Amino acid sequence: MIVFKRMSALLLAGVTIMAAAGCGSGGDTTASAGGADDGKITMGFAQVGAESGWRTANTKSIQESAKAAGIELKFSDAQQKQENQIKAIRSYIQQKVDVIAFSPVVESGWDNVLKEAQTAKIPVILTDRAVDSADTSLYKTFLGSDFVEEGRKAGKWLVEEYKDSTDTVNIVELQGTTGSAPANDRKAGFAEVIGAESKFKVIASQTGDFTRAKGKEVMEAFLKSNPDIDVLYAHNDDMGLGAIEAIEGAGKVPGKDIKIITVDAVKDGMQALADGKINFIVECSPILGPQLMDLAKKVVAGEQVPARVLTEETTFTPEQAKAALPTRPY
Ligand code: GYE
Repeated sequence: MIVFKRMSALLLAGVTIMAAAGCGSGGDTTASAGGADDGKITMGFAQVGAESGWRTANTKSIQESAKAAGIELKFSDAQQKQENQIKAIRSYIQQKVDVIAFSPVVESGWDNVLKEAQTAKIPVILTDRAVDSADTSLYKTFLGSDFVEEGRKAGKWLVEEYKDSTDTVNIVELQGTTGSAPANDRKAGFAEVIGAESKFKVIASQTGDFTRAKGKEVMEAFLKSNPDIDVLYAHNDDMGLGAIEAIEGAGKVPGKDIKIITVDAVKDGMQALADGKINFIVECSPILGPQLMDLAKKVVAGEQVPARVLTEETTFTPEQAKAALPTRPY
């Protein structure tokens, strides 16, 4: 616990005024306010797991940024299980960390543990995924992508790709982890866009839990029961990459016999896109670490932060993937 947290509101107001009047020390209110070179900020971070290339890059970003920001990081991996994340958060509360950040594996069921953090006066920052708690005062801010928009981008590419065709387009969908924000939202955004045209038919939609192994397994089942698949929409690269193995195993050509759209744009996905096995990728950036550490310093210092911080993202065609790959950091 750093000393700063226990400062009176009065003192805090004084510091703010001083900073505003230009008397602060270079705008770093955390250091100046605490006067506390004696105390580091400690962050408890409850990660989802290690299910995908995206997650690996995200974990690395958080660990490296904490180090660079001088924040002491307590890190836990919940192996995609909500109960493990709740346990980790409770242990951070017990350890009296200065700030808790986590990427909620699913959207529902967080109210109790978030109330416990609030009672202990430990601020919480959501990163990457959202919760559906009605009481938004349970967390300070939510940093991450707009997953509905990602789904829309996937849908828009498809609409454009088939704009000259009147034939039915049979789509199979590999959903992310059931109940997770990216699975719910990427499905909704995609459905919203393709729903405008009746030729687009989602003939099968099932979870592949964001992993390569599950993506392959579910795609194998899709291929067995549906001889006529035109398009695969996978909620992340890893499931798409697993599905490519299944498609090749069934003697079909990924990217040609079955067009593939994925989300994330991690290196392996971008390579498959450059190789023509994936046709389009919607980017979702895992590099949330620097912004997270910034927000953490601010909330610990009692500063106002925006309720929602969005990540900036783009999309990639095979040509764009070829150009981006050499300098792609993850
Ligand atoms: O797309 C997927 C990962 O929550 C945005 O989780 C994240 C998703 C990402 O497993 O690859």
